[in-house]
Amino acid sequence: MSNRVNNPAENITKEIKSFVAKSPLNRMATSDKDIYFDEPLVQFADGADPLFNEYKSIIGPTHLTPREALTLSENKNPGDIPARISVISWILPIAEATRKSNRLETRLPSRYWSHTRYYGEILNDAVRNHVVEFIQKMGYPAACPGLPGVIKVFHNEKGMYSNWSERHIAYAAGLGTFSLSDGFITEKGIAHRCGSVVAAIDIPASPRTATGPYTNCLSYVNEKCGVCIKRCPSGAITEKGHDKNKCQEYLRSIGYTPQQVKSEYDVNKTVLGCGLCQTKVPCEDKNPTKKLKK
Ligand code: B12
Ligand code: SF4
Ligand code: SF4
Repeated sequence: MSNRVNNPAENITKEIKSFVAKSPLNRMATSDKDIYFDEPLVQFADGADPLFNEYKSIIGPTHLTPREALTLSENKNPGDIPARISVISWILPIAEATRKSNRLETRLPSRYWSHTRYYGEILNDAVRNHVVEFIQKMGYPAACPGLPGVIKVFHNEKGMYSNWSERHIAYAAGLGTFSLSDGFITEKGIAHRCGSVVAAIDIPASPRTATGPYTNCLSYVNEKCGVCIKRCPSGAITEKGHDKNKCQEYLRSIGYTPQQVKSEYDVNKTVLGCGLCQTKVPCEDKNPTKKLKK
């Protein structure tokens, strides 16, 4: 191994923030002055955290542990991968112009929101690839299970789920908690996209300060919120939680053809989910329970 560095956590964090700030992919396709994402949050999980094994029952047996993910990508036997594995997880907070535009919507996503879903995810993939290369150049094996072509998506009676759930990875890294709407509430709120990389590198795990998987959501701490229930145009969110199948069916039911999606939104794919539950809500850009803790 070569190029060993001191304080890899600080180096990796700086590299991710600088990449997102400078990348031309973070400039809106329609307006050079607007960006998709503000400065990322970056934290780390221990690849041997028992939570990753628990995800095999919480999500499904196909959900990969960090060791399995790295073993698969390196095409090696599990014993040939170094003992210490860390997971790097980041949150890309959605910029204000996009959040503001989606606040005005009541039925379908704003153009900026659907651009963030489509073009913003292209930037997220570039971050994934960049982090893998950066860590490999430091001399450590690294892989990205969330990349298209690598990640696998399955269905059960509750709806879609993947073999690498970025939100569950972010939860393990202490970046926030789930919520009534299923969205993941961080210190920068629920309106974000997230990503992660696994590496055979020794980085101390970030503290997981949340006391439970839902404790950043107001409904789970004082029962007085439920604003996302009213925001959802498909009735997918109730006091009991989020119905993934209803959510996924919603835009399909509007019946837009791929050609209409292209002409209305200028994106090349059916836009899944409208994200109205992530804007004009108390958790949009902050952890709304923080004020209660003061
Ligand atoms: C499949 C999928 C969908 C499906 C199903 C969503 C879902 N809830 O799983 C559909 C098509 C409906 C969908 C819709 C949307 N999606 Co989507 N989707 C995904 C994808 C590809 C996989 C998600 C997955 O594997 N889920 C696994 C299942 C099991 O998770 P779950 O049901 O939410 O998990 C619950 C239980 O596990 C529960 N739980 C129960 N017990 C316990 C115990 C513990 C300890 C823990 C931790 C949890 C837990 O907590 C969870 C919440 O209730 C991810 C990308 C990725 N690779 O992660 C993006 C992703 C989840 N989507 C994202 C987004 C932004 C959206 C939309 C807003 C669309 C849009 N872009 O406008 C909507 C919002 C829907 C919503 N209200 O959450 C973001 C979420 C970011 C965020 N802010 O939360 C992701 C992470 C993409 C990304 N790279 O950023 N999506
Ligand atoms: S709007 Fe309220 S109930 Fe819904 S996820 Fe946000 S904090 Fe929780
Ligand atoms: S993405 Fe849209 S349809 Fe799905 S839960 Fe949120 S508001 Fe409802």
